[in-house]
Amino acid sequence: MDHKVTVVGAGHVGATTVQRIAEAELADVAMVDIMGDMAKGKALDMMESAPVLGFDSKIEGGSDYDITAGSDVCVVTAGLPRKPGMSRDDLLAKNKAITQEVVGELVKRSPDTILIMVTNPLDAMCEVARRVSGFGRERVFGMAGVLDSARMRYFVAAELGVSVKDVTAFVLGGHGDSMVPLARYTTVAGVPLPELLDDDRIDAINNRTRKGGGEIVGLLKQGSAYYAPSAAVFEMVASILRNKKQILPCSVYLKGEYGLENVFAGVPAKLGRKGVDKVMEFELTNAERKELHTSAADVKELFEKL
Ligand code: TXD
Repeated sequence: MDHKVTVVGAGHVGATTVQRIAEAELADVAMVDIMGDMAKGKALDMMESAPVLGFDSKIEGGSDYDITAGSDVCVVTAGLPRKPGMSRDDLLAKNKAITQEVVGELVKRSPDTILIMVTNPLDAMCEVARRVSGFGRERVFGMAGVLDSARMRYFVAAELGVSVKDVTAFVLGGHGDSMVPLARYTTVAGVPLPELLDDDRIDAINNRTRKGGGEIVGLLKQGSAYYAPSAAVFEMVASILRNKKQILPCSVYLKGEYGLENVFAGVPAKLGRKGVDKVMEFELTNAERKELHTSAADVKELFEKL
């Protein structure tokens, strides 16, 4: 393949992302995990599916970062889940240490790469990766908005009984309870959502979107969502490698856009071959802007704990 992608963390989100990239022949993939030969085993298993599915992407797995050298894009999904009795701050400290180590190893071998962060708490891990890599914001950003917006799009399509293809949505802000679903910029065949649903039904969809991750956790009992998260990462990687310039909500380091500075928050970004091409500034109402600022303040609070 013309491109190479590394995915660190061969768990649920990581391995499924690798599978999607390989099956679409988007790139060759290196998959790294700290767990012994687990990544090697998953890579071999996926390669053995290639003759049946007919893809020629190469997948290499292992625990040594040398297989990642020269990657165009690196996706970081490595981390610990929150265990019973572990506070959010404990999790922050643990995943900070993992992210520091992982990003350090990656940028040594792929100094020109684009980093897509996935590990939670997402916006804080983006900041850790930014500090360790020293990359400009074009090359270090996070996946959350595409996932949150996909959930919202699905809920809207189901509510109205229309194709998911006809629904666009934008969920901005931090990847947490205070994320900001924007009904005005959510459209069905181009028609803004408030013209199609009353306030109560929109509120219900917004709330379900905000709690979308928790809803899946509650059903799975073990682990968290990975089919939709990996699809979201795939869309971002594809827009970058194919230089599609899709406008996708990503966690980007803001430099004054939306009145926010020196904080990662979900905003619409144009993704192309160099990473974030541009942060798109949509006009917000005062109420929407306030919600976005509240959400960004939550993220800043986490930054202070780093
Ligand atoms: O919207 C979003 N950003 C998210 C974020 C959507 C879904 C999942 N989100 C977060 O991604 C989730 O809260 C976790 O922080 C990560 C990964 O989720 P996943 O469900 O894939 O977790 P797993 O299955 O536990 O996989 C994590 C893997 C596991 O195989 C560990 O062995 C590995 O990470 N791991 C490491 N790999 C390399 N190096 C180190 N240090 C390391 N530590 C753990």
